[in-house]
Amino acid sequence: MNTAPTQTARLTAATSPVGTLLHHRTLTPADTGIVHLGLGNFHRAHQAVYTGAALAHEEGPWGTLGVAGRSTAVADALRAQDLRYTVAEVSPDGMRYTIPAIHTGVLATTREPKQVQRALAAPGTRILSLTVTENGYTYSPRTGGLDLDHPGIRADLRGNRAAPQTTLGRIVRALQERAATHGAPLTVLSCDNLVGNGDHTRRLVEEFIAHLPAGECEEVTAWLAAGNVSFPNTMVDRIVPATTDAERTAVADALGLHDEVPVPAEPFTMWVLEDRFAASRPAWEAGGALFTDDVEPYELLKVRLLNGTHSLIAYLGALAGCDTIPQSTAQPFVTEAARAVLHNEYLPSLTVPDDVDLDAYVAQLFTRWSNSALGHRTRQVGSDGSVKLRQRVPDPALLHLRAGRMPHHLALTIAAYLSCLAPASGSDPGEHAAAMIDPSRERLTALRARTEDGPSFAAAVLDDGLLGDELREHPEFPSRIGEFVDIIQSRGPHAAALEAARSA
Ligand code: CS2
Repeated sequence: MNTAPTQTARLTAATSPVGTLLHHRTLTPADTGIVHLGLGNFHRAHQAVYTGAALAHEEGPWGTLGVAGRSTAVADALRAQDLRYTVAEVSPDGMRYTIPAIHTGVLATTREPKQVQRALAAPGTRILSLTVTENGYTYSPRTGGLDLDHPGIRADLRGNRAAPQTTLGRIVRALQERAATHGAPLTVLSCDNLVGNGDHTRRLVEEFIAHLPAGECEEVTAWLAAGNVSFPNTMVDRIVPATTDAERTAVADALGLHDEVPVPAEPFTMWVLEDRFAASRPAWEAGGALFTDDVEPYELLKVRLLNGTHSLIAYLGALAGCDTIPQSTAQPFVTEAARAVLHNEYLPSLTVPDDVDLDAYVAQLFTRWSNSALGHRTRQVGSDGSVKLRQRVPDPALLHLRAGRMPHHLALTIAAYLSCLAPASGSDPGEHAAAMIDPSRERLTALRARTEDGPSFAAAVLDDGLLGDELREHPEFPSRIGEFVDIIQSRGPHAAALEAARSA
């Protein structure tokens, strides 16, 4: 993986340019107060930057041990760079480079599972934070609860406490260990795009514990009931694409250093959190984080207006041959559909927080999506739709359907998703759709093969629980989705968007 030209020095602690460092403290493993699960780009360009600002503001035990999931490549590269990497802020006006330098170690669950469990259970660990994506919570889209059929969950409930396979297993086994030994309190901080992410994580943790064999759950249940663990809700926002050679080259040109794992990110960043920390926290407000008693309005605003609309832009764009989100929003029919779903279908389903200027927020969303220097790909936003759309679409759709209104653009969103993931045999949705990864791809493909047209396919998909159970009361919704599926197949995404606009 090392693509360093021999003449360029590697980024390390010794070579990090002083002016790019977010803080100037020396962190050692003894300063670790946060263990973070999910060492991907989002954590490294979001929470890590706020933690760097917090450390610049005041000293504290907030060094972060980063834990990688399946892939060990980032962990290995970080080790070779003394845990340093660059955040490359990308805007049409140019690039800005910073080095958070907040990590005190890296581990990989696949390689060092026991060390991961030890770190999660250590008394010095005060915050267990998470960016494991919607898919990492092993929840069932149908029930919203723990997916008890998931092989990893089944294995983790049965057994091996020292090396669980799932995030839920890791959290619960660590909580049991803490409860049984030192009892030091802990904050479990979800930083993923789930509505009520803290509450959702707490419910899944409790459900996991409730399914443990008798004798294994009592102590940890009592310890949780005594208030030793908090699960604050958070709203996280920053568009962070995957790393490409373009950022490696840009960092090499600007800093004269080879960084194997720089992270591109847009200039915009936002973090809203409930201030319920069981064992104190970094001064993240120094980096601009907002602490409030009620995160939900911010979460709904973000998960629906940004993420929900983003999904439609990704699927329509991919079907129209667009590699990136800015290429997609450059198509007038995509922007028109995005405006319609945002204003007519998502917006009526939420209350805008008092301190948010809606017009400015929406204008900024379109500017962010059109940041062509960022190269955010339709396939990235389009991946894992089965778990993402469950968070974005059903509640607003139900609101309209119960009021007797058809949410045409929400139906179009699901139709475009299904057309990308499970095209009818003989039709080709193109390379960008084909590259989308989704845990439900096989299941959807099987349903498509078993049904003869769009409406029967969409009915089978909703019956299978893709969007939860409540939408089953409204068969008119899958019918509309199915009509759009057929239009996309016969006349393309543009024609389907025109039909949605005409009906709305
Ligand atoms: C996107 C998000 O991939 C997706 O589903 O909508 O990752 C989005 O870019 C971030 O939530 C922005 O904060």
